[in-house]
Formats: sequence, C-alpha cells, structure tokens
Amino acid sequence: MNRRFFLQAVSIFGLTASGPAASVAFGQSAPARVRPGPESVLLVVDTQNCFTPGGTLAVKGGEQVVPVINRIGKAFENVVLTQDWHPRGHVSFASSHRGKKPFDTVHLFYGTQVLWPDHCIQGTEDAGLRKDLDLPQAQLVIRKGYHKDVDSYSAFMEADRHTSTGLGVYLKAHGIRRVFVTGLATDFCVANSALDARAEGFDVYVIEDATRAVDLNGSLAQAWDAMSRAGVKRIRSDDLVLS
Ligand code: VGL
Ligand code: ZN
Repeated sequence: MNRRFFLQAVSIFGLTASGPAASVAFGQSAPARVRPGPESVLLVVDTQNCFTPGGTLAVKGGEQVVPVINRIGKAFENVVLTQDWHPRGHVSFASSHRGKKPFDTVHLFYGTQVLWPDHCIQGTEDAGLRKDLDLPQAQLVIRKGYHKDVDSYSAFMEADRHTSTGLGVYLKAHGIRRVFVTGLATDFCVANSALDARAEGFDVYVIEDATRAVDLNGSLAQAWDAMSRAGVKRIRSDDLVLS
C-alpha cells in the first residue's frame, strides 16, 4: 500500500502505523533555527474560503493561519500557492455517490476515498483564495482536483499516483531544495504535499502553527506519524529566522 492510501486508510480505520524508524528526531528537542534562503519555497496549501469559517468545508480555526503565513511570507523569495479546484459532480463529493454521506468512504480505482461535502467548486467565491493573504511575490498557483474522477490532496501528485501536477519539476527547475509547507488542512492536503515533497527528494518542513486540521477519526495524529517516519521536520513559525 502506498503512503497516500496508507494515510487515508489509517485516518479512517485507526490502524497503527508501522514502518522504518524515524530518520529525523521529531518533537523531542527544540530544532535549530532555520533561515529560508533562495533555495527555499513557502508552499501555501489550499488557504481558500472553502476551508475557512463560512466555507463549504470549513476547518476549525482555519482563518488563523493567514496572519502567520503573511508574517513568515515576507522572508521568502519563493512562494507557491495551491488551490483545491473541483468541477461540479467531482468524485470526492458525497453527493456524487448514491446513499453516501459526507465523511463516508468509497473504494475507487486508485484506493479508498473519503467523501466530502461539495466544496471548492471552480469559479465560485467559495473556491477563491483568502482575500487577506498578503503574498504579492507569489510566483505560481497550482490548481488541483480538477479531474472529475480523481482527487488530489497533494500539490505534487494526484490520487491515482501517476498524474503529476508538475510542481516537483517546476521547483527543481528553479533551484529549490527546501519546501516549507503551510495552510489547510494539516492531515489531508498539507500532509500529502509534505510526504510527496519528501518523495521527490526535497528537504521538507511543516510549520505547525501555520496549519489547522480536519482531524477525522485520529487522522491528525496519524498524519504527523507518517510525516515523522518520512523525515518531514515539524517546526513552528518561531523557529524561522525571518530577516
Ligand atoms: C482538502 C479535503 C478535501 C484539503 C481538500 O485541502 O486538505 N481536504 N479536499
Ligand atoms: Zn477537495
């Protein structure tokens, strides 16, 4: 089972994670302070109206990531945003499956899919980026989840695990080696993006206080566990040197 489906499965079935020992110490001692440089990118995941209060799939406290992202964003020369961007009738919507409710699961050709309320529909106000994001230097917005029959939590790879968004190639072409992940939601799109960034060979940090979680059936703890085992570094915005 690949990591994505493992993460989805553990999120739902509460299985105990197993795998190689962590390659990076995690959450035990204060990490050394980290200074983003020209080889770093701030990845701002799905910081959209749909995932913040008043939106169709609101994450509790989701709006609170915005001032943190704005503050740290000033220290990054490279900023990339993602936008969950579904067509009507998307396969991840419970309303597309007879007899199913939001947060049920179904088996699709690529594995287990959590079903969500209709959310982030292309061209709607709900799918817009938060207006209070203040990242004028952002150089790229990656839209994802636009194939009707495939979901994409990750900014790098769709849930079929074959269709690339091109982000890994883009970042490498721009000399990026370190990816700092922020945004929504910690246990779905942030975690899957961080895991795939690791799989593509980047040095990866998740800035915990710049994220908020859905936390469905233990999915947040499972996500941190999977990220830890993959060597993703868990830091806080205070660990960044911002000048
Ligand atoms: C997300 C559920 C469905 C996310 C996107 O951004 O974490 N979660 N679509
Ligand atoms: Zn979605």
